[in-house]
Amino acid sequence: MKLLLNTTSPYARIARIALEEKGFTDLATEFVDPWADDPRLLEANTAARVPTLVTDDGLVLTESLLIVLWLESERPAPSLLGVQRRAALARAGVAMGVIDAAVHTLIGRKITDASFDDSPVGLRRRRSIVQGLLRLEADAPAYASGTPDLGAITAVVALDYVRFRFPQAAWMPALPRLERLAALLAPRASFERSRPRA
Ligand SMILES: N[C@@H](CCC(=O)N[C@@H](CS)C(=O)NCC(=O)O)C(=O)O
Repeated sequence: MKLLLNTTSPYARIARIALEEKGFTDLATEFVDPWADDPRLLEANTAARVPTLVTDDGLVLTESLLIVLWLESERPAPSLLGVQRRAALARAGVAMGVIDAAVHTLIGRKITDASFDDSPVGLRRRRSIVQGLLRLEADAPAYASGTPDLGAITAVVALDYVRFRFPQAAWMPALPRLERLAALLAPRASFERSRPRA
C-alpha cells in the first residue's frame, strides 16, 4: 500500500496518523509536491491533491476523511471513533473547519499575496480558525493513553498546522487544554513522525 503525501499537508497528516494507528506498518510513503503536478500524483488523483492512498489491490482513495472511513470498515480495531463516537465526530467537524480555513488562507496568498489575510474573505477564514480553536478548547477531548480518537487526532493536527503556518500570530488565542492534549500525543510515533515540516 502506498500513500502519496507531502510534509506539510494537515490532510495528509490525518491519513498518515490514522493508517499508523490502525497498524499499517508496511505502508510505503511517497513524498510529492502537489503544486508541481507530479506525474505520480496526477496519474493516481485527477485533483492532484494529497493525501492519495493506493491500496495493494489498486484501489485509489482520496480525501482524508474517506481514507479514515475506509480504514474503519477495513480494520475496525482499534476504532478511531473511540467510545464517545458522537463527540469524536462533532469535534472532528470543528477541527476540519479550522484546517480548511487555514489551508484556504495559504491558497488565498497564492492567488493574491499576503494581503489576502486582511481581505474580507481572509478575515472570515481567520475568524473560522480562531472560533474553531476556541470551541475545541472549550470541549477539549480527554486523552489518557492508547489510540486517540478522530476528535483528538484532528484537533491536534489543526493546532499544530495553525502554529506551523502562522507562528507568533497576534490573533492566536490561549489554548492551554489543547496544548496539553498536543503535548500528550506528541511523543506517539504516529504524531512524532508526521509533524509538519517545511
Ligand atoms: N478535502 C481534501 C483536501 C486535500 C488538499 O487540499 N490537499 C492539499 C494539500 S494541504 C493539496 O494537495 N493541494 C493541492 C491543490 O489544491 O492543488 C482532503 O481532506 O484530503
